[in-house]
Amino acid sequence: MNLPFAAAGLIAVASLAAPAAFAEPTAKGLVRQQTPATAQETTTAPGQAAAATGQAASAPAPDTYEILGKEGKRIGEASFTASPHGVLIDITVEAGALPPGKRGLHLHEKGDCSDHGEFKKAGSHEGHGEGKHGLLNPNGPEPGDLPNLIVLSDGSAQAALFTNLVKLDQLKDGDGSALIIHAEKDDHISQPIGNAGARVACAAIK
Ligand SMILES: [Cu+2]
Repeated sequence: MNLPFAAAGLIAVASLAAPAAFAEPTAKGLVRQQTPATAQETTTAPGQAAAATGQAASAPAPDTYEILGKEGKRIGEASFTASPHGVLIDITVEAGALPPGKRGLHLHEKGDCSDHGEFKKAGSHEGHGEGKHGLLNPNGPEPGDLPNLIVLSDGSAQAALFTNLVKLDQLKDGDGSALIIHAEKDDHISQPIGNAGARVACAAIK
């Protein structure tokens, strides 16, 4: 993947007090009180670290939207999960829904799939800029660019993608946005849409 992204590794660091702190004898009550407090800190720290790791391990719930085919019938679903640096996208398309092969896949600027078979109401690519389309474009990419969707010989598709070109909040704000599947492969360099052809499926993201 040529999209640079930094995987945020959550590293739990527990600072351990020197054993000498526990072994240090003292006759003063005040210091004795401090010693258990210190001990508690050192035993709590790993617990807090574990809790923090636990929080990171429980992924936020995805937002799931139906994908409509050319006739406006549901042909699958797309799930979007916000990450700190982008969006995880999971796509499932049912068997028989699409012609096999690579199909252009983009995020478009409006969450409107109501003009079935055309899907022009979804507008241009999210963040469209003249001459900037394509993951292979030295002047690109556009924020809505994604790798092609590979449709299998039975007409089904499954994909798990990550993009750091947009955030889920951007996709869901205002008039929403749309995940569009095109009739042809996106070559990721031709303007304005990589020769990806007509729009054959649409999921409104709101
Ligand atoms: Cu498109």
